[in-house]
Amino acid sequence: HPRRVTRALLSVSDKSGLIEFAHALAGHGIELVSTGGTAKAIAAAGLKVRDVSELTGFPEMMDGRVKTLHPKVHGGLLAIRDNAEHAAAMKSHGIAPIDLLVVNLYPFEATVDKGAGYEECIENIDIGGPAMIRAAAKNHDDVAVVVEAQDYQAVLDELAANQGATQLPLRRRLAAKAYARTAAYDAAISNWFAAQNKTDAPDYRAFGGRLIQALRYGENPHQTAAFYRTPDKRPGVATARQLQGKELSYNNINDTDAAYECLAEFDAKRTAACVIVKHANPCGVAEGTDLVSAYRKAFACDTQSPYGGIIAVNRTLDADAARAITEIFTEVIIAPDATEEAIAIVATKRNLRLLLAGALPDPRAVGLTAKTVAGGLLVQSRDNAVVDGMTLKAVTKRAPTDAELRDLKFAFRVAKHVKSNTIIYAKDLATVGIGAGQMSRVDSARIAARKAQDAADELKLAAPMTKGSVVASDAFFPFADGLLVAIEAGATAVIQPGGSIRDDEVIKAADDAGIAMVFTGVRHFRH
Ligand code: 93A
Repeated sequence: HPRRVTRALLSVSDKSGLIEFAHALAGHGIELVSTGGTAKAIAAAGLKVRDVSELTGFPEMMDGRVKTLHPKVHGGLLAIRDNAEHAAAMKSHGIAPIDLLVVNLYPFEATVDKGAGYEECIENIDIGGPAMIRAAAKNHDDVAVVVEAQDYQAVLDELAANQGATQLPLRRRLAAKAYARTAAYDAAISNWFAAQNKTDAPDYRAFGGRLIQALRYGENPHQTAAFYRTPDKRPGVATARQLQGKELSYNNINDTDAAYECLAEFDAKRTAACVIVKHANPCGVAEGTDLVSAYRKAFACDTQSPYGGIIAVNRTLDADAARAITEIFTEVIIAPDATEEAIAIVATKRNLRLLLAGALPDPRAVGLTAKTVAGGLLVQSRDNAVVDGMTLKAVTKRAPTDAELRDLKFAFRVAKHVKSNTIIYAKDLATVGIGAGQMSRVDSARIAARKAQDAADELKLAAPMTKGSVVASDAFFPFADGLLVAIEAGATAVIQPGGSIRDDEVIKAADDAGIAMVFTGVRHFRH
């Protein structure tokens, strides 16, 4: 299936690499046809180029909205070369074949990213480009289509090796890329539109993304898996740079994301913070004066679970923190950045992955999350509620002290990132007991208290750290029983959404024990 390239149509917004490529094409005796700006750039480089208006017999019009949308262009791209009827139609209408299409689209995504207004975004929706790309890709038996500059060299290599012709395997590969590009482009447009019309249901097409890598396996070795980058630009595991260590697994990526999203709740300008994650749940979270103190406090919450865990820190990883973290076996460290010294310390552990994300994601940013169900897909806006934005209401006789309030907010920040039902005990800006993923809230309260007792035994403390702690619940207490467990464990203040029909009963139990309780009015279920 070699196909000689006699004519190429080039229409590109991003003109990088264009001139070198056009030069090489001309060197093969290929006729160049181009749209306004592209033709100008090619001509300015001293190459011969035909304007597309000359081909269509129409000027580019309506601010360029109509320039290639013409049968002379689409016929040249879509005609099946060895089909007699198609050949006759070409002849009678004077349609010349186009054997190579080079298009990159109006920069819609970049326009949205730079915060452009409505009109400018709309004007950057490319119509003619995707139409040509889809036409050429459909007709890949005869036509090669290039949608990004990275592929210029592959085409030139092919032309050089085949006396100016392309081969079917390359044309097929390029066609697949072409449809991936137009699909992602339309996904970006529909995502943007959904965000403009805030009343619309979220659009699942927002998840259209580009393959980052095929993973070795999924959650279990008998499952296949792949990792995609979506139009979501928040810094995190999908965009981080991996400095060293083994290839990330599916579970690593999932856990690292859980760690970094939780960490994002802690503004690095306000405090140093560390999150340790196991099986997508935090097993220790703490603020500290520096990263190493935050890490030590987080670790003290549960000294067993962190083995083989994921560690996230919210500031530039320094040598002290790197030394402390590498004392035990860890799977992944993720940080915004790292010092040269810290990088060298981590390098002593060859398998340990070090990811640098550049920055922390904004916990208040809007976005979508998705989950599959049998026969369907559930899409929702992400939980971007943060405790600083909530109106906290003290509902007990005693209001929390300043120190309690500080710890209550800390605990509620963490509760958002723990699987429901969630009970978090916290003291001195560190978790001291985490109850996660139980079907009953009372069980979560008990498990967290028991883990705190275990930690006290391990560290040979006189009393469990839940004594004198505060407690957070991700959703309301349906009965007083869960709260009573927390009171028994030694909690002196509690934060919870409120809103149960038995709130009175729960408030009374708190008042009877002399503890303070605040309602957030916001729930943080996480399933
Ligand atoms: O406005 S369009 O949707 N209408 C068209 O007919 C059309 N044809 C090509 N945009 C169109 N294009 C796009 O123009 C290409 O996809 C490319 O991104 C851009 C190149 O324009 P210029 O050569 O003038 O820089």
